[in-house]
Amino acid sequence: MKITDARVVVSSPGRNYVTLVVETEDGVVGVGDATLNGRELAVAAYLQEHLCPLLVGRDASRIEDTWQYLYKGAYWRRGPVTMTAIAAVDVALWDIKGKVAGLPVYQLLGGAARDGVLVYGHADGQDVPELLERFQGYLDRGYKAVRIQSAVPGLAKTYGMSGGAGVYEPAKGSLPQQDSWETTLYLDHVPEVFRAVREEFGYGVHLLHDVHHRLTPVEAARLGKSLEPYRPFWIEDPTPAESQEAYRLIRQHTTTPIAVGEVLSSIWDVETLITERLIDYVRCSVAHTGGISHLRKIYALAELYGVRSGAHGAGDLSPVAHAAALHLDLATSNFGVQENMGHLDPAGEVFRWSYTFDDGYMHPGDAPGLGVELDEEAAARFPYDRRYLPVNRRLDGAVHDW
Ligand code: KDG
Ligand code: MG
Repeated sequence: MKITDARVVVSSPGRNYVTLVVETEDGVVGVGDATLNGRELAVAAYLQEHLCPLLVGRDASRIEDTWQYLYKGAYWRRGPVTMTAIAAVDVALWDIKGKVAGLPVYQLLGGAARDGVLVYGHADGQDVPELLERFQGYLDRGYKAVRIQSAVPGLAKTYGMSGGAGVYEPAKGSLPQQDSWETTLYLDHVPEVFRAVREEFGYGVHLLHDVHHRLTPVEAARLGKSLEPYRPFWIEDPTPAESQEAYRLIRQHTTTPIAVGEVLSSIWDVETLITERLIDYVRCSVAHTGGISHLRKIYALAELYGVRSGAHGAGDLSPVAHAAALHLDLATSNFGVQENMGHLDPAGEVFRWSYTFDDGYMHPGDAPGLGVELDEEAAARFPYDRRYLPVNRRLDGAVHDW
């Protein structure tokens, strides 16, 4: 089953998405997500210029061989651009394999290991009352797990605020916008937010929180300790994730569970975190970490060490990546939770998906393959629109981790 065409579709239905389309000689079409927020065209060029010419003529059924060929054949290892491009190829080939077999991808991965995929939504607020109101909205829709973020008094603009648009979208400016940061203000504020949510809604719902790489290890340890009474499901990315060793110190001081992985792109980037049991949830995404084939190796390693999955599922991953994540989640024994931010309305004009949400759980559906189709004509109506993620400065003007 030879590949006859591989092409890249860049579109912006509400936000930018890069989609790889792979076609076989039998007319089977597979799709993969290659969206890397704020650096979309780097991956599009990597695919278009360097990988698509290698795909034409290859056997579409040889997924692992193609993965190894693209990874080892490049000589240059890892990194988000390379691993996102390879992920798109991998996911498109799984889609094709499912369509050829007439089976949803999760069946090819061993079948359902659970009935549904627990997902978490995002509640945020410019102040605590607004957060509580939006939190109630998630409970009304059936969510069992909710991430809580709140503006920090004294900081003009910080991570995680949707601005009421419904779907949180940090990539806003055609040049980077600027956020502000002061660790002391944040560390004093977050326990108050958790206390307010627990007082209002009790302990029957999972609470998550994203620190977004902003603390030092000892500050993260303090945050973890201060949140222990409120029993968070996890705190996410408490320190910059490229230093795996930093997590040793955090781990020695707090029992608050830790989730890391959305900016990491390979099994080698999480090896220490997993094998030293420094985290509880590995949060790599199927779109940025080499696709289904590579992420399931990470999950298998994690299973040995009692670490669960908690896949990144931000709105900057397209419905193709979301579907791929759900297929893998459903079939993974050490699954933990899946992020579900959803997509802005125009995305539904370009992508049709068969995954569903019901009472806090999602299911990828039983359509053959991933269950997501790309409408290329519709995509052409939404041309690329350059957007940057913000930069973050401390109150003294120094650039800080965003
Ligand atoms: O592109 C960056 C976003 O995906 C990220 O800021 C969202 O941290 C995020 C999350 O946990 O969803
Ligand atoms: Mg995050």
